[in-house]
Amino acid sequence: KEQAKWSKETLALWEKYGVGESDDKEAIQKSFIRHVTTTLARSMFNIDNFSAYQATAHTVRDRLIQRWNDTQQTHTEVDPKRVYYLSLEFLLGRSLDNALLNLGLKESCGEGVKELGFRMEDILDQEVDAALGNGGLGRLAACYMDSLATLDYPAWGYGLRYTYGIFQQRLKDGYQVEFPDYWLNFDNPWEIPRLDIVIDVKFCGSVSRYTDEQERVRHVWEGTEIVQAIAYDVPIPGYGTKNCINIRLWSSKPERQFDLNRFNEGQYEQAVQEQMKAENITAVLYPNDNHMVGKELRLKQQYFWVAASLHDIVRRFKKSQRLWTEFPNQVAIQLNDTHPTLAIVELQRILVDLEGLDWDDAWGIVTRTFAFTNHTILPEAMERWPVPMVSYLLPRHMQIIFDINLFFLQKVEKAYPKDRDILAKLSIIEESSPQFVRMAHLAIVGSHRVNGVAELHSSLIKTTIFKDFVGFYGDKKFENKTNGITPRRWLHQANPKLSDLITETLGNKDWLKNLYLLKGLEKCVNKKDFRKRWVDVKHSNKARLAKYIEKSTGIIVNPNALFDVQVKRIHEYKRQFMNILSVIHRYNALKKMDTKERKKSVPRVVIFGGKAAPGYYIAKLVIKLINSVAEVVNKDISIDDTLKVVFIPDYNVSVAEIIIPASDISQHISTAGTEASGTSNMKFVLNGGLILGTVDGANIEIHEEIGDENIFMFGHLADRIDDLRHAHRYRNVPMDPALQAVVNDIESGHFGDSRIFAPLINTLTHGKDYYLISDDFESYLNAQILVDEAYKDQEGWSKKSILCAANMGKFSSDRAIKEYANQIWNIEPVLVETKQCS
Ligand code: B1H
Ligand code: IMP
Repeated sequence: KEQAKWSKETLALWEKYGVGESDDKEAIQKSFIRHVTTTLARSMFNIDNFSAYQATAHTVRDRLIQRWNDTQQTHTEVDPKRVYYLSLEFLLGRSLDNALLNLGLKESCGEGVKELGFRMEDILDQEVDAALGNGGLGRLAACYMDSLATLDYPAWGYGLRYTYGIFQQRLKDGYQVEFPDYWLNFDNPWEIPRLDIVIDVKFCGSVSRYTDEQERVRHVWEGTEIVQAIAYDVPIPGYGTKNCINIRLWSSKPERQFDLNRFNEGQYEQAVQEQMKAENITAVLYPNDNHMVGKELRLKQQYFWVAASLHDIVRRFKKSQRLWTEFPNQVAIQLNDTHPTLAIVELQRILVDLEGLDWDDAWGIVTRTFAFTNHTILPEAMERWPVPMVSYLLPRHMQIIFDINLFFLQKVEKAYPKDRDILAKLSIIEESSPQFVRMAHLAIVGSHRVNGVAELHSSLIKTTIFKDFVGFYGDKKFENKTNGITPRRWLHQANPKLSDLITETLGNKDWLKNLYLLKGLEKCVNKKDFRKRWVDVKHSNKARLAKYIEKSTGIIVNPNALFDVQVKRIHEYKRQFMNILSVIHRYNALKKMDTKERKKSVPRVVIFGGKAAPGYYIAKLVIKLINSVAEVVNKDISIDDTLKVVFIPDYNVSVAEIIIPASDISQHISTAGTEASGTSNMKFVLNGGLILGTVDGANIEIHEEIGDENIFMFGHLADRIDDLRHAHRYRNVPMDPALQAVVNDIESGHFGDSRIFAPLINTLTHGKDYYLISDDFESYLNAQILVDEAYKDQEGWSKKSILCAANMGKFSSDRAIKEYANQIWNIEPVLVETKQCS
């Protein structure tokens, strides 16, 4: 339709000159030199690795944007049902290597820059991570975007463009210190600023009522403050497809630059105050994983993001002039945890207050549109907002929430006429003083589907935190979608040597789009030369990590030792504390051995990494303890290098890409029932690393896929946890003797001033060992012995390693996304056509 307004001659010009960047080496080199000269205003005589990175990034960006344009144009023409993934976190990491691989430019570009005098590795290493997330939840969103793009789904991500990502971690005297992550210091080639897309977001003000011509009571939200949302688009290329989808990140800006009256009165600071307040909204990512912080600014972030995103979604829907009843047939919105739950209220407000729909019609549309993913059952992570805070910031939304709750509870009362307790249990409002809005309840009531992220987790939410909702709705509304990871980043990109070996062995790269094909590796498990090549790859990855460890910590480790890795956010429930306690146990055992005995033991490098939330005192003490133990162990020559302890600082996505391919065994040892899924467990196994883990989260399903012989599981099961905790609380349970010995050792001052660690030790004693370290300690140590024994049999270990990777098909995020698409979103792939402009 639009094309009709162009003359034939105009169209011919577009076709003749259309961008048409091609992908061969010469074209890449031409782009590179053009960007050095024009974009960077440099010459070949003053270009360093960083400028070379920028020029390469822009060269790739040009080609990304062509695909992005074709995708948007195709989607606009086809106008299919789209899915919108609302996530406060997108932990993307680096983009260049990923884009090169997904676009199939790695070779031509690698050769191209080489001839121009650069090494691709050096160039790739210049990029700073986009770290707009805390951990698993944010990285999951990134993996899902990769799969949505790869599987040709018409999908959008919506999030916030934080000026500061997750803090950078450095170590000082063994303590974590935080530094701001000002990742936008240099220009960011991976975003397209859309300075023309500006959305007004309202806050505060008041609500007035009036009666319209049809005698209906209507509401107006007025007298508000306005903050503007500016769009920044981040293209996400699929692997081996032209589909290139978009993550739209919002940045906040004041409505006016400054208060001219104040400025003229000479009150310069006050004149820009409003501006600063507005810009604060998207200034920083809250650095808490699995923990709710009830700050007003966080609530503002949530509404700002949700309002801008819904405005955009509704605008796009309205372009095709369909009836409102069509909305859920065109739009699926996935809520990544409760953080975007206000979207439910916002859509109801748009439909009722702005579009004039009846409440019930609107509510029907809303509930058919939304689906909600729960990622945790930890009580401290449950979002609840004080009613007075919501009323002040969002007065109309608070009214709507009360109405949603009223109509919901009326239905509950009908279903349970004699049961008043059930009303209080299910209510969206917690009747305390002040009252609180329970975001999970609101998310359940406003969605047509609720899912957990691994089998155990999904069944736990049905029997614990959401039990009464299952009673009311029946259990059809509640389902499981086991998490997945993208094999493109987590094998192909992070472990190129293993990727090549797999491709050569299987005969092609199809496995990158169908991970179940890895099963074909099983038949090679008894081929000696294949095993040797497999082991060689692992060894070279370990050497690469050893180099990185030396560079980042100064510690020299032996790549022939067993690499034992625990990298993830530092949290009590993840039990890094238990790990370091067992390291002390091992150290003491090694010291007691004579040289001959020690020679027979398996040398280990125990590697830790991860950030503690800045306000999480106990987690920070765990980091300190690890470093204190490392100091003693690493300089003790009496143990003949049989043990080294390393804390790698500033664990992030790009560091993970070096660590994960190098692990022999990794630890996923949360107290049963606390880790909803975990996703790094999948990444390690996919790279031929074994797991030492508890019967928790996705460990259980990994176990099912790879079999008993290829995994080390230990510890109490989830259904025992309540009883064990009860015992600690009301009886005097003696501490496990081996654990007691280790605790005594710390208290004796062996690892520095023991007073420092008293609060940590207290969690085991006065804290009643909430995470059950004592209860699991014995079986943990036994599992460790099995690991040592198994590692002594190198042939056997290599077979396990191969079988691990071969059976990871299920854990591709492609499988997960197809399940969401077919069972929740009801969306179909759309093949992107090449358009005239490219
Ligand atoms: C997970 C979070 C989380 N669950 C609140 N919950 C946050 C909660 O900033 N906040 O307020 C941030 C993060 N993150 C993780 O999600 C689970 O712990 C993992 O087990 C799971 O694998 C991951 C993805 O589903
Ligand atoms: P939206 O769905 O209206 O937000 O469009 C998504 C993006 O695709 C916008 O940034 C538009 O510039 C672009 N777009 C929308 N329609 C067309 C089209 O017909 N041709 C090319 N680009 C389009």
